[in-house]
Amino acid sequence: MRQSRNHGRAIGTGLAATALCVVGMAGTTAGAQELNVFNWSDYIAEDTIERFEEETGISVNYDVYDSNSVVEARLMAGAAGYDIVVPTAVPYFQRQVDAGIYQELDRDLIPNLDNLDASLMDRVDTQDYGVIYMWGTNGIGYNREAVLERMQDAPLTSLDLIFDPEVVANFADCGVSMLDDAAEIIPMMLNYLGHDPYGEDLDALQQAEDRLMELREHVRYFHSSQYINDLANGEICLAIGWSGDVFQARDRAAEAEQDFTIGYTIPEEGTVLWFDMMGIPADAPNPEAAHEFINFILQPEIIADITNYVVYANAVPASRDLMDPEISSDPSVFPPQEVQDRLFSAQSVDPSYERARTRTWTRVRTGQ
Ligand code: SPD
Repeated sequence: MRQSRNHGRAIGTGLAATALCVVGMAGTTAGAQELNVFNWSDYIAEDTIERFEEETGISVNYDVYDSNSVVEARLMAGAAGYDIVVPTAVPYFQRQVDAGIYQELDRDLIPNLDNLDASLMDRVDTQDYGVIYMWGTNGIGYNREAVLERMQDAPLTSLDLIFDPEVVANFADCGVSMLDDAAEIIPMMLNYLGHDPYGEDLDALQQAEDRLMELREHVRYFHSSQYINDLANGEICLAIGWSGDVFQARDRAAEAEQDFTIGYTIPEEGTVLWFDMMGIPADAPNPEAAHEFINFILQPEIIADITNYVVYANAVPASRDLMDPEISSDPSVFPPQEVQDRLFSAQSVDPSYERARTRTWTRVRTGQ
């Protein structure tokens, strides 16, 4: 389904990526300039695309997904028809670059590259091919009232909340969810159990699987976008999710005047810090417009609006003063150094280990 205008913020829109991520190649009208953007769901301000279209006269076909695997499968199959895609830097964007499916950015067409924070860009190895769109952390979203009602001394700052079977059992009735992705959950579990999250140790992987198997009876579902509305509606009370998505759930709950509040924890045990990259596929139908789009997004005012709306951190320092101060000063959105010190960046792993990790995840999700 194409998502052209309405980026579905309101509660009750039924925004769920399984419904949204059916994507077809955008059609082209002879003579008209078109740009085909494939981005994560809930990841752009309401009027960003409209403003780009008004400013440039380029018409945008905007499609969404909620999983890196979906983008990767489409791109690797070739001729996907996209001009802009936004995969996570490591391992996805990196290995897609290695596979030769992106074009090198023409820096002359993107003068606003100068607006990027060089120290953040230095943290990705693929800066000739892409720029950081947003970055964030994996953490825990929780319904404060529902959780504390069931466990007065709930460990709100710790992964014990979900990864300790005795603790999470308290919340099974109010609903627990996890991202549906081996590369998101298993490294968090390995780190929690005291292992190197990317150490490729099969015994450690088995321990992670055993623990996840113990937990799964308390997990209502594995899904990577449904939890936003479900947290906001009170359908679930705990979710392992992405930072900005949980903040969006918090804001939707407040807008709906719910009688509960949603909190977000960057777990004290440490968690994944990630970067999502805007890149231009090698076979993009309209690479010039794609460069124009990246340049447009990198304007401080435009990217500040996006951060205000999706509550993810961006990599344009000059946008900080243009943001809602509650967001720009929120340490859960822009973690200070002492918090960053306990975060770990996603790392690539050997394909054979990755296959083992994926098989583990399939067993966890299916219970077999
Ligand atoms: N709704 C937008 C979600 C963006 C998530 N980015 C993926 C991070 C992968 N570690």
